[in-house]
Amino acid sequence: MYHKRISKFPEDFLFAAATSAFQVEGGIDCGGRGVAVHDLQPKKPGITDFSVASDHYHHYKEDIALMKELGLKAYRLSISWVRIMPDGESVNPEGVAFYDRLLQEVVDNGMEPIVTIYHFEYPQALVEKYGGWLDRKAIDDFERFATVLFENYGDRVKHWLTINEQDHLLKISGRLGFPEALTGQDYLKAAEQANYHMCTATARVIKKCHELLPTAKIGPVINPMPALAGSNKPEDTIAAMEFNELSTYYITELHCRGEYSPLHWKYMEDRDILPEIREEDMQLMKENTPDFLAMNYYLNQTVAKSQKKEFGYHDKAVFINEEPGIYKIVENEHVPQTDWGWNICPEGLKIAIMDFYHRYRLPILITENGLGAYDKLENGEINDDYRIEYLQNHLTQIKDCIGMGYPVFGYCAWSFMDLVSGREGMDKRYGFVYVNRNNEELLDMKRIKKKSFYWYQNMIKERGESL
Ligand code: BGP
Repeated sequence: MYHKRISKFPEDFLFAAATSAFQVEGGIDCGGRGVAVHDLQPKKPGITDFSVASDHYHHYKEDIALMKELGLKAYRLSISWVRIMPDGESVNPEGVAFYDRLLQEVVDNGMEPIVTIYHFEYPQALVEKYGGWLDRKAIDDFERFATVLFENYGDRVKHWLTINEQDHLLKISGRLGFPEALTGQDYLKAAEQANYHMCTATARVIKKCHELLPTAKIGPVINPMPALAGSNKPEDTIAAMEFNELSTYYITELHCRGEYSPLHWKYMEDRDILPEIREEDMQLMKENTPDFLAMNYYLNQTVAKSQKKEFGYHDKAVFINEEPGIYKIVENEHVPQTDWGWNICPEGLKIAIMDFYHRYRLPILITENGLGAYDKLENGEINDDYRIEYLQNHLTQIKDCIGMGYPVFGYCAWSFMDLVSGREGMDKRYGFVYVNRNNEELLDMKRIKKKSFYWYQNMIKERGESL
């Protein structure tokens, strides 16, 4: 079918960029901040920790001025739980005041703040008290934290995001504070229990948001990697469908319908990893579904049937390469990769938008998309044409989707400025703004606009007409 293309993005489309608190702020000893789980994790050799990051904590005014110059309509940021509640329970006025100033600065500069409540940064104190997400007490603490944010910033924030990339989070024990000894089947069981608590907590927080801020909108941030079938064998298409179900839909079925996906349920039953469930939680989920789906998209996967006969209990893997007997990840000659081996497939973003809208009929906000690369500062300039090409190709898919009638209402490029990558330190840069530091030295921390900064600035101005 041929679809008529739109000439420009809609006038109210939220062209935006994103960061997360622990990756950009630094200042870990400032303002009474508590200890987060990731602060205590060992770092890979040669890779910086998050203690200074891009020092946005001290440079936020200068950074927000650059956002304004870039022409952003919105800025997606996260709020550090341990700045607001250093021990996970009591409120720290200095932390509340910091985000009050920061959000006000965003608003005063004509941008809308989009706030992620929980972006990987979990209070160590709650892990020590009761094991964190392994215990249902975590649901109450998450609701208390979110309530403080709604009460203090609800006058300025219209779009709230609950938990960033829950699936990803559940696969990284170092961010959850799970005991080291938890492996194999025990790890999977713990992750299913934590998933259930997070989904219940999300429903509680959606309910609270709707009660306190009736005009605000709230949704979870998912990270789909929509699978392509490894061949035209029918069994590979089925494997791809099972991959999607077990890597993303298993969470969104709970968020959007308050039900377990039947395939996910069977998966848990077969492996004896069912969580403890209460009827009242399931009811809460059914009654408190999201207003929109927020989507981080970087890569997709290509999947084929795995012919193995036994179950596997994979361990703490970030990307699950194989579910024995169900699927395995295979190479795809049509899909190039980044320097870090992430597939580059702009069409995957279109597939994700179409699939999720078909299933849930919810508006979609793209909350992350970008290219991590080794940028070179040469004669004071960064010519990141590769990043421009990546962003351009993905934005084209979104423009097509809008033309086809899918309600995508915003796009946050990852990231506004260089920050510390989740696992790869400062070498893997994503920003429109270069930060002059590296893994070994802080240098002068100067902000330098990359070529992509000017490209995005123009793209926003012409609302993507030339895409
Ligand atoms: C997402 C996270 C971000 C960011 C991004 C890039 O999973 O939400 O916080 O880190 O991925 O990943 P990385 O930093 O590992 O390259």
